[in-house]
Amino acid sequence: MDQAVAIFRRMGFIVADGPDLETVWDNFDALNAPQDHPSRTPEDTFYFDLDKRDWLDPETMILRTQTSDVQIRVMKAQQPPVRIVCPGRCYRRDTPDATHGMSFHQIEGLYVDKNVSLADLKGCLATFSREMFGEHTKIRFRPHFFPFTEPSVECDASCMVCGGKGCNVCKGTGWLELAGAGMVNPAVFQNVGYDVNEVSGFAFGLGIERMAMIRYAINDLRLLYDNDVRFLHQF
Ligand code: 2NL
Repeated sequence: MDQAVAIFRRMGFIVADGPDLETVWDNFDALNAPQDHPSRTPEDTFYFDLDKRDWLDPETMILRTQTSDVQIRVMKAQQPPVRIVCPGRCYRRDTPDATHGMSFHQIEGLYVDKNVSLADLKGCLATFSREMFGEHTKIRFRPHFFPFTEPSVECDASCMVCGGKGCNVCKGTGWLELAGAGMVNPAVFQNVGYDVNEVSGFAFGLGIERMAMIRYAINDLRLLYDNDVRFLHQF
C-alpha cells in the first residue's frame, strides 16, 4: 500500500482518508447504487443500528464496502479540481476461503477537472503498472458495468510472472485483473453538487491484497492475517 501510494503521489495525487464506519448515503446512495442492489443487503454488508433504523435509511451506519465514501466526503467539502487517492480497509460479508475474507484493503483514485478523459485514465493506470510491476508491463481495458462510472472498464495488466506468455498464475491467459475503473457517472457529480457541464473525471479501485498475493506468490489470503511468524519473517 505504501509503495502504491508513493507512485500516485509522484503523479500529483493527494492522500485522503476517512472513518471505516460510514453512512449508507456516503457509501451507497451518493455513488448511484440502486436500492435493490444485492451488495446493499444485510447478507453482504455489515450494518450497525438495524434495531433502530431501516437498512435503506441513508443515515444508517455500516462498515464501508469500498473507500469511495472518502472521495464523496472530499467532493462534498471542496470544489474541483480534485486529485486524490484513498487507501484503506473495507468490509464485505463473505465466507472466508483462500481468496475471500471479511475485510480487504483498497486504494481508490479520483481525478476531477475540466476535460478529463478516458485517455487520461489509461495513461494513469499504465504509468502506475509500469512503476509497480516493471517497465515492460502492458495494460488493457475490457468493458464492464459499475453504477458509479459510465463508461466502466476492468483493467488487466500483462502477467508479471511470465511476461504475458501464459503460466499458472495468469491461468494461461497472459493477463491479470488489476483494477475496476471508469469515467465518473454524472449522477454522482449531481449528488455532491458539482456542475456536470463544467467537469468530468475518472475513478479507479485497486485491491491491495490481490496485488500483494501476485507480487509475493501468496496462494492463500488468510496467510496475511494469521500472524504466523514463519510467514511474517519472510518480509
Ligand atoms: C473495483 C472497483 C471502482 C470506483 C471504484 C469511484 C469513486 C467515485 C466515483 C466513481 Cl467517488 N467511482 N470508484 C470506480 C470504478 C471502480 O472499484 O473493482 N475495486 C477493487
